[in-house]
Amino acid sequence: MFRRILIANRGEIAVRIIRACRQLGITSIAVYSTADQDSLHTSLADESICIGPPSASESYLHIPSIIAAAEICDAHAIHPGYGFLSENAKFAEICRECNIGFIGPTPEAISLSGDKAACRRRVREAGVPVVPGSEGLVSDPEEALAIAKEIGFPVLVKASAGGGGKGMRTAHNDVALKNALSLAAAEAEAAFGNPGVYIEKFIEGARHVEFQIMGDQHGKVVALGERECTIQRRHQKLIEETPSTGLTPALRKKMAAAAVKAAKAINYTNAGTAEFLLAPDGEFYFIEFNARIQVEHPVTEEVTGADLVVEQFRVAAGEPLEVDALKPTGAAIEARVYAEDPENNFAPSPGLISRCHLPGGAGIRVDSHLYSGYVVPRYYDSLLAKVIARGRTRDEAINRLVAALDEFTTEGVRTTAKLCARIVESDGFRRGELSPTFIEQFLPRAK
Ligand code: MV4
Repeated sequence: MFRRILIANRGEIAVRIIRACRQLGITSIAVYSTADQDSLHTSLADESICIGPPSASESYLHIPSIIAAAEICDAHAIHPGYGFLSENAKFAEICRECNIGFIGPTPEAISLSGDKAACRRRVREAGVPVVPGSEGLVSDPEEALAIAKEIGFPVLVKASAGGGGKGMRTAHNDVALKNALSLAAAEAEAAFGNPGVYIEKFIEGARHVEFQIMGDQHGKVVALGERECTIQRRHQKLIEETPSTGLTPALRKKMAAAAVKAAKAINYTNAGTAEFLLAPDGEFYFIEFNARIQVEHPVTEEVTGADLVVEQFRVAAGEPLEVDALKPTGAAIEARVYAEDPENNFAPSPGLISRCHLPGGAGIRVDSHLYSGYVVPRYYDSLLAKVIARGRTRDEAINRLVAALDEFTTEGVRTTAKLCARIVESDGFRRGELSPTFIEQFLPRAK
């Protein structure tokens, strides 16, 4: 096992990784930007090193600074967390060249899952259902029209280098498709430096259901159940839960097998997630593979008892997977608390948190870097806390989560805590009738 590791991240996930290190007896080394001098991860880690100015491109995304920090601190491996460099194949490759372990998948697997069109093709060839659409990249408008004619409108044009909805355009007719094709390609070029796009049929009313995967370096891959992530706003997830109210035991089994097949098709190791669309008619389609530990991983941990970050370290060190016959019990729901103002179109709400209170109690877990006196920097993702409730039943988890979110207090910054409480206690959510448009009912003002 690694003895000293560097955490190339910040915020709640850096804290989460430090805690896993403590459990494994690993020395944790935090990196921080000058904006994070007083952040919790900086003080909580065993050691810490400043890597640059506030701008992420000059600190948490700056590969030379991170590698230099690892060399200076004699770190044996780097945990990238999520976001930042976590799905940067070049970074994983540089770690390999520098003989620094990477707590995550291989550069090859990151590369393939980051090329959505190639990943989609590979997974389809392995026999997993994918959304009807193009074979690979599409650049010719006439070819796009022919594909749309075959699969039927509406269609989605998706950036191959994208993810989480970036560089995605819908089209309902021929003229719109031609526009969508060039707009999505231009957007993709600007955002990712890669204009490649592909086409899928737009599956209306589909739910977002994803499966947690763990793979070791000995060829073993397991699926650790699903997470229902349909409640999102502009591709930002607000609520995630397991089990999904949209699955029957038979469907769950089929999707878990498909998720394992997808992971094996891309030679995946470490923690990853297979994303599916679940159509209203019960059909499911693989859409993409996320090559990282995800924000919502605690939901899976709460029902399986697994510690996914500990498992990440173990499999990265070459140990065989031990999470095998984990039978999920009960239900878990996560609410994301962002420093954003739901009453003001989710405007960022950075600044000093003069006082705060984090909830607790039976079945409640709070993953957060908050403390009284913390200044939320304006430079990074605004996730402040994840409140996760577990229950023997979904209803019990809902009741616990609502109580916890009502207890959640921050003075000085606005958050999404109360909005999440209102969503979770609503009749529609309690009935488990989730759809991509669900969230709109709860927004104080239109858009
Ligand atoms: C789709 C889709 C409909 N049809 N693909 C959302 C994030 C990214 N991973 C892909 N996403 C979608 N892909 C096809 N072919 C609808 C979405 C989608 C969505 C799906 C489920 C729940 C909420 C959603 C919000 C926005 C977009």
